[in-house]
Amino acid sequence: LFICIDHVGLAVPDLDEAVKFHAETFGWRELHREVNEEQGVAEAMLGTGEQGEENAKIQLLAPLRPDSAIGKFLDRNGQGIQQLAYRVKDLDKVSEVLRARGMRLLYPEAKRGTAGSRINFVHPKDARGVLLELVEPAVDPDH
Ligand code: V0V
Repeated sequence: LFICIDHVGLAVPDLDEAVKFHAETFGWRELHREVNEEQGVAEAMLGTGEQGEENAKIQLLAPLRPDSAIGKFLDRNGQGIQQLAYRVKDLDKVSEVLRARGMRLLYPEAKRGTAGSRINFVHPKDARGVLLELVEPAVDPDH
């Protein structure tokens, strides 16, 4: 069903400070940064290697607004792991299979995620306490 773990998402209060910390302390490299208004986040994708090659990745997620998903998460839990993201080849097909297996997906249709990807989420209550993101990467992430 899944190709691999795409990334682990960490909720952080301050994106610049968090990027600096993870780069200087653990050697992560910044691959990509963007603001996603719909999701209410400023995000940075950090990897172990070069942009364009396969990387282990973490995604740092800072809230644009207090009432966003990340804003609420920080309020309730403080900073830390907010999501686990699985990479999929065909998000619509995987969503259909998971719905048939009783999982609630948060959105009826895929939404836009990082670098032009298509994303949806399995409700954390159904995934046994884990907010599971499903990511179908863009065919060409630069366009
Ligand atoms: C909430 N809960 C979690 C959780 N957030 N459990 C594990 N991990 C999390 N991150 C628990 C919460 O403690 C409640 O448990 C229960 O789920 C339901 O909570 P709720 O009050 O009904 O709902 P909220 O308001 O806490 O919202 C939770 C959801 C929200 C998951 C619905 O965070 C959401 O819509 N997330 C999807 C979008 C998102 O996360 N966007 C930011 C990343 P109890 O207390 O009932 O036991 S954007 C992104 O990843 C991008 C752009 C990308 O990757 O490309």
